[in-house]
Amino acid sequence: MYGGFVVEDPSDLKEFGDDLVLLISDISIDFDGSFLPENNGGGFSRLFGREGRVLLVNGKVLPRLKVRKGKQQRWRVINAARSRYVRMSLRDHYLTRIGGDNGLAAYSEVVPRIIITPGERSDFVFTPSNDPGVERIMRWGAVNRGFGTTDFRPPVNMLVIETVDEAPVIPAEIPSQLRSIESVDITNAVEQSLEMTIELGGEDEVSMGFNGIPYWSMSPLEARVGETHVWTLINNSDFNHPFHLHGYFFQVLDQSRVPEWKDTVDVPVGTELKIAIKFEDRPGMWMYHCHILDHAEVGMMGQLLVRDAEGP
Ligand SMILES: [Cu+2]
Repeated sequence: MYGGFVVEDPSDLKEFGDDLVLLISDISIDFDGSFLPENNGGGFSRLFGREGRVLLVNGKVLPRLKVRKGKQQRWRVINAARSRYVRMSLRDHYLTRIGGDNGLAAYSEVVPRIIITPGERSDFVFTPSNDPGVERIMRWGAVNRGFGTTDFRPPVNMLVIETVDEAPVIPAEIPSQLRSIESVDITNAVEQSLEMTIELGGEDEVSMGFNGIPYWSMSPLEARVGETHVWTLINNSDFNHPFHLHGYFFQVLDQSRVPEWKDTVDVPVGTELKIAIKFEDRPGMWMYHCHILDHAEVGMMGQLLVRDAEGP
């Protein structure tokens, strides 16, 4: 029971062709169609993050998309799977990434593939380049997100793309400048370090947390409206963790990335990255968590108390 919704920005450029929302997810059902038990696989399967056996695109198995050669489409892809990373790529095609979690990025970027973590969104322009009558299958392929996550994982057919028998059209030029995104001013920012941690207990026991503490023992982080924070996300564990914050978009402090506003970012094994958050409004209690839902459930979640600008 989930869906997607698009919030349109009036200043968003519209010259991207047809608009498509693709909600990718997976589901744990047995071969007879019944649901697998909630504790399927036991504690250690939560360590890996369970991927549902059946891959779905907009709730369907291997749907068919009809396209016309040269006629561009803006794909708004949402990864709603609980653990599965999704890689979008198609033989003979490049994709033009234009944004994600918070609408357009600063620039467009032509790439051979796009990886989307659970919880993350990615917008890109797909320009069909196959001749009329040609059919191609977009396949899911295992993304290395840590120990053993690509072993024995054959590709899965995800989406059939069929070029219809109509005269090709000439694709439009996609602008390189899309939106002006000012860098968050991090002078006097409050620094916070969050290490994403895993603890293995005895018999099939796994617990996770931030700085060694699972959510049920953790006190909330605190911030005040008006403050800017820089959080350092550290991952020395054996698995990637897509970090997700509710209520605020942030910027990843990494010169090599196209500037954009995000609320979910992958923190690969053995890396750390810094995010800048401006708490411009919206006091209250907010959550942050790993968006591999099995990891969140065994502890990798926390609360963030944002206080009013004035007062206690
Ligand atoms: Cu995780």
